[in-house]
Amino acid sequence: MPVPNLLVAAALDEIADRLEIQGANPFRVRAYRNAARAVEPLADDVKQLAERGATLEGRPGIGADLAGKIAEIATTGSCALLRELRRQMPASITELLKVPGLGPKRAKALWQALDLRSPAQVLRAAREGRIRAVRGFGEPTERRIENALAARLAGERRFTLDVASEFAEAMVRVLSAAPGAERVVVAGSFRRMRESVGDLDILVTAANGPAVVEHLLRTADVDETLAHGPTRASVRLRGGPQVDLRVVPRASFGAALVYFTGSKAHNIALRRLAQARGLKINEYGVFRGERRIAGATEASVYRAVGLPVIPPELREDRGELQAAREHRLPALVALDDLRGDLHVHTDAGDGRESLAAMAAAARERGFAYVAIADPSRRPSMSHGLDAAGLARQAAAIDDLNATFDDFRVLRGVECEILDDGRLDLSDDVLAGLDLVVAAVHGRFDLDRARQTERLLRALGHPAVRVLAHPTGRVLGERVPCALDMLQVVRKARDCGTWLELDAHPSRLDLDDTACRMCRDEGALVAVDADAHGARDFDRLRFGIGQARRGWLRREDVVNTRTLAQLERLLAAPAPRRARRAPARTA
Ligand code: DGT
Ligand code: CA
Ligand code: CA
Repeated sequence: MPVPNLLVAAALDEIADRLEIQGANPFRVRAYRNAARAVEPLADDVKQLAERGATLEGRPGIGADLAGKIAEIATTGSCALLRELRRQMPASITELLKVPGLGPKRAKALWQALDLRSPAQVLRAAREGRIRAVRGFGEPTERRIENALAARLAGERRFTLDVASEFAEAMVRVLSAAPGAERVVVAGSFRRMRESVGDLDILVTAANGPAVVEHLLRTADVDETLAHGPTRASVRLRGGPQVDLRVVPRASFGAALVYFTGSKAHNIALRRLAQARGLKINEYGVFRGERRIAGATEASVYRAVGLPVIPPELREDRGELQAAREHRLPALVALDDLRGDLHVHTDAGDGRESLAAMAAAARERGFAYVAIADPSRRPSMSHGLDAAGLARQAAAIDDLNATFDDFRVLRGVECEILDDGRLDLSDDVLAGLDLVVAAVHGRFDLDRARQTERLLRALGHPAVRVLAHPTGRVLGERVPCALDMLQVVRKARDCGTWLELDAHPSRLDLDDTACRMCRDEGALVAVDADAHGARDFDRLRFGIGQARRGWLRREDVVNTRTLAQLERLLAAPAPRRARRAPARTA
């Protein structure tokens, strides 16, 4: 349940923050802060008060003008002043105020001098010694900011899937060698393939728990032991995440795996189902009275409550239990279903390896095609391709294709979308390519309406086939741009344009919920590695993880098509590429 009072207070605080950064009159700033503090503890729901027509005027610290704004925020979620302030500076600027030692003046200075917008960016700049060069900052201040930030960010650190999987794989190796260890499985958010992982929950089946725990404490690269007992241990790995180990007997393995895979919300819903059948379910098994009726395997646990096994990626209590009960769980897309990649870089652009090397790597993976999509030339980049560069690359691609009979390289480009939604290459140049990937790399701070308009226009361009990393987010660094995703998804469907799920573990953009929206609305998704080197194709598994979390099936992902099917799609006029809106799924 949202708490309207708190949301209203947050909006008032944001107004105060932004006014302060702008250098507004301190009395005005304080009025908004006071109003936020006054609204927070009100017993009456501000929203209901506003709807009933009662204003807050006359309450301590609140005059007519403020009462009006509060009513506006309470009923609409925002107000004209806040919208105006958000237009004037980036969405993330208020984040900087959370950096210890940065008041409004200095936050503004860092934003303007170095374009720093998030605590993570400030930390990087401090480590690189760039902050001391800004007027009003010196080296001691820079160190102070760095230390405070490093501590704060470490405390709330979540790990991207690539980092988490390195530690997970290392732990599986370590624990598999423990005396008597049989099965070793990483459960928790990692198994559900959540886009970021807080800690690793690892299950080991073994008869002798203490031997496994002791092996972990002796062998793993442990920074700190937080707790340990005969069948469990919690440790923090050096430079890595916390690991929660549980040793369980074989008879409980399935039940423990269900429990520690989660999510918590899924577990709670599952327990409710069990209760309705007169059963008790916990990490040791499924029980009728005192008698254990299931627990050795996951299948036995789900079967006991009348369900098929639900894939871990779906276990978020987002309708999967009902779908399972009605036998309409989706047949989820798998890594092996991919037949190609539509967003590949080479050293003619900003990639690290040659066209031939990237094509060879894709072919070795069993792919039937790749689309080369090096960036179009833009002022901020030293290595973009202009019309002449693209023509040279096209000739090289034609030569390379002549050497294959089971593989095709498509001539593409990653074309920059300008502020107003136009593209930075001419229609002539774009029309000569097999596939145009369009992408935004700047002005992430446009307001929602303008950003949406910008993308809708690019999606509607007749040459564009793929919209790359649609929200521009970078985990821990850049929040998604403000966007009406539903409009974007519908436009993509209607134009037969494909939305990318960039599989880079720091992007994973589209995210799982946007994938679900694509499926529900009938838009196709392209799961791409955005590879800058041959090894980058390995990250497709993270993209597929998000696609599965978004309930996508093979038919929802365009690069599961064969080369012949893809070529037909590319040749078809827009109306025939377009998919119909499907009947809404639950
Ligand atoms: P994380 O580590 O923040 O990325 O997310 P998880 O999902 O791995 O959460 P974690 O490590 O706190 O717990 C692992 C699993 O254990 C979680 O997915 C479900 C289960 N679990 C934890 N606490 C509870 C609880 O209070 N009730 C129930 N039913 N399950 C829980
Ligand atoms: Ca966890
Ligand atoms: Ca845990």
